[in-house]
Amino acid sequence: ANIDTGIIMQSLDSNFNLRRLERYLVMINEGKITPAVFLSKSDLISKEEIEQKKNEIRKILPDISVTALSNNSPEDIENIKTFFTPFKTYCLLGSSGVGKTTLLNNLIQKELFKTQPIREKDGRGKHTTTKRELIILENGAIIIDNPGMRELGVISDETGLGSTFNEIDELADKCKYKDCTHTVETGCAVLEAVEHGEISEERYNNFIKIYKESQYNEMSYLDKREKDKKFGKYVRSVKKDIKKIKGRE
Ligand SMILES: Nc1nc2c(ncn2[C@@H]2O[C@H](COP(=O)(O)OP(=O)(O)OP(=O)(O)O)[C@@H](O)[C@H]2O)c(=O)[nH]1
Ligand SMILES: [Zn+2]
Repeated sequence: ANIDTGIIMQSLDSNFNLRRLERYLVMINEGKITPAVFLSKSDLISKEEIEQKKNEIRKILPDISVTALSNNSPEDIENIKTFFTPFKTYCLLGSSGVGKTTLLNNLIQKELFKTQPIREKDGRGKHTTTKRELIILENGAIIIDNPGMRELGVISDETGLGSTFNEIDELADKCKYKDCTHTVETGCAVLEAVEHGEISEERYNNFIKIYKESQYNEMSYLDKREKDKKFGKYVRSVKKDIKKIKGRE
C-alpha cells in the first residue's frame, strides 16, 4: 500500500468518542491500511483518567496501538518520534481542533517538503484547491497531511465493517439465516452472544448503527464510487510525490 498506517487522532477532552473512533476505523480498514490511535491533550486530564480511556479503547479494540501525548510536552514529542518507522508512510486523521497541525509542526525540523497544491473538482463541479504536505521526519518516515482527507466521510462497505467488528463478523457466519440482519431473527448467533454477555450491548449497538449506515451507502452506489475515485486519485498523487522525494535523496 502507498500509505502504511492511518493514525486516528482524538483529544482527551470532549473530543474523545469511541463511536467516532470506530467510524474512522471502518474507513481505514477498507483502505487496507494499519490503524493506530493518538490521544492528544493528555495534559488536560489526570494519569488515571488517561489509563481509563486507553482501557476503554483496549476493551473494544485489543489489537490497536494507542499512544497518549501532549503537544505541550517536549518529552512526549521526542517519544512520539520513535513511533514512526523509517521510510514508512503515515496519514493523520481526526476532527478539527484535536491538535494535528500542532503535532506536525512539533515534528517538523528542517525537512519540510511542500508539494504543489492539487486542483480538483468539488461536489458541485467547481474547482477547489487542496494543499497537501509531505512531512519527512529525520529517520525518513513520511507523514502525509491533507486537510481535505482528514475528515473523509465514512466510506462503509461490509469488508471494512467486518474487520472492525471481526468477532461479530465471525459469529454472523453461524446465524441461521444467511441474510440475517442480527436484529430480530431467531437463531441469530450475534443476538445470542449479546444475551450471554459475550458481546457488550454498547459494541453491538455501534455495530448495528454502522451496519445500517453501510447498507444505506450500498444504495447510494454512485456517491461511493465518487469517493473511491477521489481516494484512488489521492493515493496515486501521493505515490508520485514520494517517488520525487526519494529521487532527491
Ligand atoms: N492543552 C493542549 N492543547 C493543545 C494540544 N495540542 C493542540 N492544542 C491546542 O488545540 C488547538 C487546536 O490545535 P490544532 O493543531 O490547530 O488542531 P487541528 O487538529 O490541526 O485542527 P484543524 O487544523 O482545524 O484540523 C490549538 O489551540 C492548540 O494550541 C495539547 O496537546 N494540549
Ligand atoms: Zn444474525
